Amino acid sequence: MSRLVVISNRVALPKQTQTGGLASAMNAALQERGGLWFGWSGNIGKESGTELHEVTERNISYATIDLSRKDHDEYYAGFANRALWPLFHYRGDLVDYRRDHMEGYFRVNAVFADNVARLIQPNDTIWVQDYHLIPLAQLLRDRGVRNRIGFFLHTPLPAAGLMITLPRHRELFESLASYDLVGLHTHRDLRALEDYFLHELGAAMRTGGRIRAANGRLFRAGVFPISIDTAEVVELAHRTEDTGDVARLRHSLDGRELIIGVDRLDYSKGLPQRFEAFARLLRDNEEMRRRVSFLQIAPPSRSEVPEYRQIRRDLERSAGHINGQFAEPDWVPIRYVNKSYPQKMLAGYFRVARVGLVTPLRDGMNLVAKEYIACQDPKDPGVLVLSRFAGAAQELGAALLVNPNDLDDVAEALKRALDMSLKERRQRWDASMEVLENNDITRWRNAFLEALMHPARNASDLATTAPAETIS
Ligand code: GDG
Repeated sequence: MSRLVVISNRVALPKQTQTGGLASAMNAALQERGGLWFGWSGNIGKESGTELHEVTERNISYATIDLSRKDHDEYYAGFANRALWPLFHYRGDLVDYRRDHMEGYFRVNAVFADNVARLIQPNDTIWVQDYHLIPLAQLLRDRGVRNRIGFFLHTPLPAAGLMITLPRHRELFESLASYDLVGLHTHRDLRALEDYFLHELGAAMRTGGRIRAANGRLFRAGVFPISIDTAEVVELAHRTEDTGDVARLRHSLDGRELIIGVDRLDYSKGLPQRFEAFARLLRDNEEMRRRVSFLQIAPPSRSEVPEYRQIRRDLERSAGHINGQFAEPDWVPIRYVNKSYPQKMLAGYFRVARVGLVTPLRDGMNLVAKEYIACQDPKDPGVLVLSRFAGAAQELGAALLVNPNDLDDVAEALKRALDMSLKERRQRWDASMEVLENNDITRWRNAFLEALMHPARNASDLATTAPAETIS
């Protein structure tokens, strides 16, 4: 088995608390094959990439570099998070394109390539993660790297009509052809990629779904919906159910139903609309007042980017306004919490909540939706209200699917969820859980790596999951 080299913006170092399924999925894959994980240390240094920090634990080496302030600001806080992130989430209005930011992005990718090229052995398989590192394969090829290289995009890929609004888009997106395999969450993302390559770059589709780029390079793209460590999340929720923290939350509800939302504080997650939809539920259904509480956990994220500071201010105002309008001396409708909690505590909170409210305006997948389902008590499960524009909606058709821009639609779904019979809740939950048992994080990474290592397989075999049936 060839050694695996994972390259991502940040690295989950062994001594750090590992959050999220991705870190553990990568570690498991690296452990299996032995390997190297390379990325930014998270620290600012005098110059980028002049010193390699290396830690080895069992058969995994972790190698990180620092970035200079300028490189960090232009590559990470600039082009990646103020141009690509909003563009990929259909927020053309928030794209702040600057030529120097794009140059900084390519410069840092080249620093990554210089450092990684020295560490790569001839039989290594390389797996690059996410939108920060789109041009990396091409830069590695320029440095003579001939290994198999895969790329996975964790965000959505927008329609070709939006991709072309990015200045110098060809320079960036054409470099995807230097990968052997490009992985996306959904068929919609795959169609966008194919459409862009065919109609904007003059590429041609070849047999088996391969794409022949205009420069002659042949690559494949496939659908690999990421998932969670289902068995572990189930176990976590079960274990924390009766702990003090969870009992305190339950007690504080005083018999009321809980609606829960957990999201990084990010404008793609649709939080202002979600707050308004909850207010509409209370406005239109007097009997719901005092009957429900909405807990929104939103740990701050990317606070160096101005749009993230703005959304934080907007939400504080909105929560205050809604609470001012509807609260009673013994009841606060929205509990809005701006900090992060350990995974196990979240699992217990999910289990307490009758409704999981996940309404991003756009989301590559959305793992919170999957975690909420996995944390439910099978005998008395809650209901997931899920945005149609989350990748997860392609698999979780048994959730109540909503358009997050339509406040009435979301408010009605909330009411329906709160009034739903146990029989229907179980039926929907069983269907969703079956999906998560079939497609967990191990299946996701194995499917991607198998496809990367076996290029002879047809691209049509690459999809790990067909779009789910919906239950209306
Ligand atoms: C990107 C894409 C795609 C959240 N708050 C806390 C906490 N979390 C955990 C959740 C979940 C993870 O963070 C968030 O994952 P999501 O998928 O929901 O969203 P993004 O962070 O935007 O992730 C997304 C994902 O990449 C994977 O490809 O699904 O579409 O945008 O696991 O539980 N974890 C802890 N405390 C918190 O307060 N410990």
